[in-house]
Amino acid sequence: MKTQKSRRLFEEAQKYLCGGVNSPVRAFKAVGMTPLFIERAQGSKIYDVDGNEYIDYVGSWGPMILGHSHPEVVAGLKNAVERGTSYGAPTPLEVELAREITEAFPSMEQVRMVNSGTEAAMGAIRLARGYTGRDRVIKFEGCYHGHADTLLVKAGSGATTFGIPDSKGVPRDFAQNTLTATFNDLQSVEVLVRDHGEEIACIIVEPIAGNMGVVPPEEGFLEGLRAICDERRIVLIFDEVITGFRVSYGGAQALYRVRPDVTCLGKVIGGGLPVGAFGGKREIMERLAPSGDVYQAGTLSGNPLAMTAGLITIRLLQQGGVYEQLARRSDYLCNGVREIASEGTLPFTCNQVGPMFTFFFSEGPVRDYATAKRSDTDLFSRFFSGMLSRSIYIAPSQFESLFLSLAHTDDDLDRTLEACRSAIREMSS
Ligand code: KE4
Repeated sequence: MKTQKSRRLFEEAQKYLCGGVNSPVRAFKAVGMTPLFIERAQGSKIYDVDGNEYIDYVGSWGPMILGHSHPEVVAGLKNAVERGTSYGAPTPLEVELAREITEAFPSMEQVRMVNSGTEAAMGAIRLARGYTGRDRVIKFEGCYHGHADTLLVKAGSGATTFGIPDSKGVPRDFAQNTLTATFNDLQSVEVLVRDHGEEIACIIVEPIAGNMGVVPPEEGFLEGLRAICDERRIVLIFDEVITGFRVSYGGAQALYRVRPDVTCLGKVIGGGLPVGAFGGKREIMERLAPSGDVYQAGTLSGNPLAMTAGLITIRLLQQGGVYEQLARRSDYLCNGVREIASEGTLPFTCNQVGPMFTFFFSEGPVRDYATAKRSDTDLFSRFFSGMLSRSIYIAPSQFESLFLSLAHTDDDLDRTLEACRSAIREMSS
């Protein structure tokens, strides 16, 4: 596979862009390769600058649930852009999208549009702190909610309950307000709440973890968080930036029937344009400026282009059978990969919830960050490289989710399974 143009572009990019990219995971560092520079995308395919075509399972990390360049999204954006790209003023479009979101997510009685998932999580946490008058936050190891200081925190070592920075540049005293629990381990939450309950503003969780690879909630986990938050008046925040409109039209909260107080959204609701949103109980949301005293703002929040792409996308997801098709095709692919892996000797397990899934090179089960980290990342890198050389583009990290879109065809899936069989055979030889 020729990749000379990508290589040259990466050298050039590193002169002007930190690390040659605008988001770290794109640098392919985790798989020890030079990143591909993408020129265009259509349906289930992406095309790099060297003219190579790939079946795409990254889908821009989740937004492209319809597939790339969906004709109705393209036509809608062409029409919208001729009416201006941003007004910095209210528009009918943002009202329409907010209404659709509140209908899809009944727990979201009011919504605030923002421009990224990071902003959504930041805003939700500041709101929870303002609403409760408390400062501490509980998050889960391995869950990612964007790059706000409060959330770039890892568990302190040993007895230190309080968080320590997970990135340079995060002040230690910021990190101290963030406590870290273990996903799928209610007891780890109960201990923190027992010791700090009166200081805890919120618990933020990806209801289906997607950033340690896909890790579904075990029976009772989300319900347990709900009960803890009810008992101690803690705000329960579901970060559904990935899962919202992805695993079902009403997200993970509809799938597992657990109602959070506040929800963060992103990705799908912008149809590939910069977007985020957070929303929840009216009595909480009304604390947000200008109705309340918790400040939050954004120049491009609710911009007409992202609203247009988002509205067209979620309205197309309202069509009957959409999620059944996504689930059926994802089951076909994941079961096919499981079968191929079972014919060999490599440690392998696949976690999947509908059209989001991860192939772990680990015996499994993978049920939290510690078990996810047991995966053999060298094997994953070889799998990544083997699939890429066979024109299949998966996430360049073991600890990410893969996504199926409505544009993936049966032929795409069979080609992917063939590539997987060949790549795993090559890895096992
Ligand atoms: P953004 O600020 O990147 O729009 O969203 C942050 C975010 C918040 N919550 C969840 C559950 C997320 O998965 C994300 C971002 N996801 C990553 C992929 N794991 C985006 C890819 C990247 O960082 O380049």
